[in-house]
Amino acid sequence: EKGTLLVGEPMGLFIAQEKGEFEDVSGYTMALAGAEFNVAVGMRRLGHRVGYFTKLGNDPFGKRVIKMMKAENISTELIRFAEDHFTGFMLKSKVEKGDPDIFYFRRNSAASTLNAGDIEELDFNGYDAIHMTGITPALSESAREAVAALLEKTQENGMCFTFDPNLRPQLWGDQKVMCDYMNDIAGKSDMFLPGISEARILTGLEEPERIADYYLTKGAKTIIIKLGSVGAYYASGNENGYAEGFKVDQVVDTVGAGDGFAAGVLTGFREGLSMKEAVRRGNAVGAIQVMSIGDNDGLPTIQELNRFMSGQKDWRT
Ligand code: KDG
Repeated sequence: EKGTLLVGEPMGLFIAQEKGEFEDVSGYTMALAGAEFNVAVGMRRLGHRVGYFTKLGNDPFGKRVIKMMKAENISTELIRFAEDHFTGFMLKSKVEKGDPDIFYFRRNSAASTLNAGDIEELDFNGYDAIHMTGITPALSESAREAVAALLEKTQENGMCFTFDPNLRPQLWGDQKVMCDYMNDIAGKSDMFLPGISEARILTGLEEPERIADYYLTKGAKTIIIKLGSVGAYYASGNENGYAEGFKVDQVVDTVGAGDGFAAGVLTGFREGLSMKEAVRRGNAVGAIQVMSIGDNDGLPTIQELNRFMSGQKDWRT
């Protein structure tokens, strides 16, 4: 059975243990972040085959990525090292509600040196799908070339291409360039997975139904719009509808919810669930992920997910 390939930047993540400005916080918990990395961990925990391609620095964050991949049973065979570049890292604030503040140390990172040549060297044999987010092309000029090469490979090999815009305006600078780029890639995707506020920024439209029509007309085969705790709206050429969200006792940290959502939806489709059921699974993994402080630590196993979705109180192993 073939698997899903993820390409992106993993990062060291320091999570503030108390509220306040980053420079005033006295304790941080070290963890790992990275949108595609989170999705890889999420899909793997749900029992699916994944490959993860990136470039790391030869430093403690890079070593931590390798260790975590091994612990999660994700093959490290695709990992490359970039000489003279560090693995990126970031700080994340502690908040009581809303999204936390983020500070990046990633310019010139090892992953920002990803380029078209790296993609040429990749062996795509074991994969029939590629998932990517809009963070990867935001990393550098060469990373954008890598993404273009990746899209070509996807088409050549008839692989399924799914795309989450994961807008990071601070990495792009020019917002119009960002929007044009995202909309172009979205139109080439088999599945586009924006959050509703991202989709509004990208299209200037309000309603999920109209946003979906916009992307279907552009060429996306399926669009799924995340609506936060309410759930999600999905549409393809022949079906559309809403899938309800799940109740969460306490939102601890929203970062990583979209990646959890993607892991749920993508594994759902792979298992042959109906579109509505796959989206419902995405909602469930997203809900679970907001209950934990890290970006990927809360991601469930398939047993935990099934218990959570059937409403059991003690769903966590
Ligand atoms: O989707 C969650 C990611 O945004 C987070 O883990 C960190 O990759 C990250 C980024 O670039 O913000």
